[in-house]
Amino acid sequence: MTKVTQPCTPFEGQKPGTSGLRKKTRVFMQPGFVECFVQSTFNAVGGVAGKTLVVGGDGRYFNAEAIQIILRMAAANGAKRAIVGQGGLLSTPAASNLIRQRKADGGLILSASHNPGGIDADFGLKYNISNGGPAPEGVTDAIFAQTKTISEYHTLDTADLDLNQIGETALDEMAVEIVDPVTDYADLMQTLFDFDAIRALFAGGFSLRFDAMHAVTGPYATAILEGLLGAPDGTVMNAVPSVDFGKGHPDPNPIWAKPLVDLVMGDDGPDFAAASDGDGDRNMILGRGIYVTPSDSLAVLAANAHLAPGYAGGLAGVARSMPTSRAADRVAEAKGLGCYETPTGWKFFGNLLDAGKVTLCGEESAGTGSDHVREKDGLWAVLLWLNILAARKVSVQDILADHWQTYGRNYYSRHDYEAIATDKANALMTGLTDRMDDLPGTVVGGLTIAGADQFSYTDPVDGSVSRNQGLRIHFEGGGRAVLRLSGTGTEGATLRVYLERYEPAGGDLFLDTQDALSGIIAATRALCQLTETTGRTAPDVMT
Ligand code: VG1
Ligand code: CO
Repeated sequence: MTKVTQPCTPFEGQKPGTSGLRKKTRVFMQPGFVECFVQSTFNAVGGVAGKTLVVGGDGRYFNAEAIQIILRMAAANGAKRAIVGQGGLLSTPAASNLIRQRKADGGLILSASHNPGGIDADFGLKYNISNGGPAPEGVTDAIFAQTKTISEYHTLDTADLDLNQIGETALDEMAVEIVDPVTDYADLMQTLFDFDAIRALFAGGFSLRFDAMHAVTGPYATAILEGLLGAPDGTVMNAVPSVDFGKGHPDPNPIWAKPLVDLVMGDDGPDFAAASDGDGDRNMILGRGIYVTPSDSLAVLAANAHLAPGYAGGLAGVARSMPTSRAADRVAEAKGLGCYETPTGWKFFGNLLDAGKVTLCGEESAGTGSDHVREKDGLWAVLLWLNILAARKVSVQDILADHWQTYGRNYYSRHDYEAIATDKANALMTGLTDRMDDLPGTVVGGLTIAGADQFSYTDPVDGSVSRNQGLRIHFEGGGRAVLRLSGTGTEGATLRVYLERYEPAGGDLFLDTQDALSGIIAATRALCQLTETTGRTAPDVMT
């Protein structure tokens, strides 16, 4: 086994976005591309000599090949140990848990999350730090700086390892430990939730459908829901991970998981349904006849988490990303909890969780999680919902109705305009940014703008500042629109328009969401001259 130091030249654009580096798979497959990014990452964290790393991914096309590259490089860079999920599989929350449980120094997670997989689809790679969470901006900036000057990488001249055999082998001087991807994660879930109560719920005939969308949560959901909790066989749909996610789009929202939504909206649908994404960190929650928006789900979980053993002592506080609806804020206020608003992306929750300022975190993009790991966690959210349903013994619809009647309802929707030419999307955003100061007092589409700003975040723990995190328009009467460009796309630009209107308890709580928001939608489109600038007349995706 010979160590090889290979000269290389930098690749353009190896800049981590909202959640790591995401590119077309063929871009990642260029000779040296993964190597340059991985060596840059190692360099940025002060090298990996003597360190322990967790490595795994969502199983998409090129997952196994990229892991072999990473392991050879980790060994050649002097790492002491690599802990790898069997078959190269680890869900993002399970990887976060392993980093924490095993006190690893960090981890490399291979995923493009909810983006499709395949040679002509998307791939991704990100680095997590020793708390188990995504590298904060200081680290991703350092990685990007390294990618611009990288001149050589270290690897081994050796054959591929067998990733399927559980147990320990060696790669040069590095120990490689192949672990079952599910075991430690399932153990953690049993410390948080009342498995007996959930088991009794299923034994009583309660029905669940969980759509793993041919992605990484399949083995986890099958082992936990059908295995440990006794839900009937077949509860988990699309349970076997495949490299192209069954040619689907593993994004758990009403568009991409439409068959599941149709099922629960039907007359004899299940009591409860849920789905997760490519890497298992997102969740969609449905009850018979109802879709629960992720923002509402966060608020309901904040109001009810104490019903689960892991949170029986109450919550330290709640955090949500800025574009997420303010439904959770109302719960925090009523319960006297700390409440934090962060930029989009889970990396901004890490400090708050580490400092014990918050217990629950959530994003409107179907991400919910807690201080049990440092990533959002799809199956965890499903189990917390199940624990609450087992404790309260009412339907999902009743829980929502009760919640709105207590706290009021934040009608909420996100409209995505995908694959817009980058120059047009930038023109729209700069055009609006330039006008921000003059907007207050302006009437648009019959609504008066009460305030407008560009969101900038000062981390309350380390004081770091993140600017340009989205444009906020506040309308008189409490409505809000947020505009930002996606940082996870791989083609053109995606404009995200987040729309929200609050209806107090006792008001019209059961309107159709798009109808309830129609005034704000029209005003926002007119304000940013959406059609004039982009040529788009309707969003591609509405969640
Ligand atoms: C999107 C979501 C964001 C989420 C990110 C990663 O980012 O809006 O809330 O944290 O994806 O999710 P953007 O920049 O495209 O809006 V996933 O499940 O990668 O891990
Ligand atoms: Co994801």
